[in-house]
Amino acid sequence: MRVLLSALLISGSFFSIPSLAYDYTAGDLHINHPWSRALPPVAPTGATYLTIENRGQQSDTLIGARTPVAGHTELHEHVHQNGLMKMQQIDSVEIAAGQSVEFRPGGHHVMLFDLKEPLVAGHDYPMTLIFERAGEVDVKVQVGESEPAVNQPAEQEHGHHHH
Ligand SMILES: [Cu+2]
Repeated sequence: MRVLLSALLISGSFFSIPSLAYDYTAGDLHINHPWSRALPPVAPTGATYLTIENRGQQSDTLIGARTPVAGHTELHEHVHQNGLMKMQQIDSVEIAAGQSVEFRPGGHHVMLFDLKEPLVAGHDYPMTLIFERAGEVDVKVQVGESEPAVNQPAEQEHGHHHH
C-alpha cells in the first residue's frame, strides 16, 4: 500500500497541471478540466482546452464561448494541409449523445484573441460556454504549465555583463 501510494505521488509530480481539476455538470453535459497553457505576458493569443461529455440521449453543439480575459474567441480545429499542421475556425462542435469530445493541444480548442491579462500558471479565469441546447454554462479555466516545452521562451536577456 505504501509503495503504491508513493508511486502515485511520484507519477503525479510529472504533471504540472494543478491537481484540483475543475469539472462541471450542466444537464446532460459534463465538462471536465478546462485549462490553458501558461504564456509569457506578451502573448497576444492563447487557447482553452477541455473535455465535454454528453451523457444524454440527444446531441448538443458548442457554438461559442466568451471570457473576460480575451477580446474575442473562436472555436478552432487543427487540420493537416500539405504536410503542415494549421488551425482554422469552425462554427461549432457537435457533442453526440453518449460521446465526448476532447479539446486538446493539436486538436480542437477555444482560441483566445486579444488577451486582456497574461495567462499565469496557477491562476484561473472564467469562461462561458454556449451550447445550442444546454445554453450558457459558466466554467473556470485553470492555467497550468502542463505541456512539454516546444520552444523555450526568449528569456535569456540576463546575459553576461562584460566589464
Ligand atoms: Cu487556434
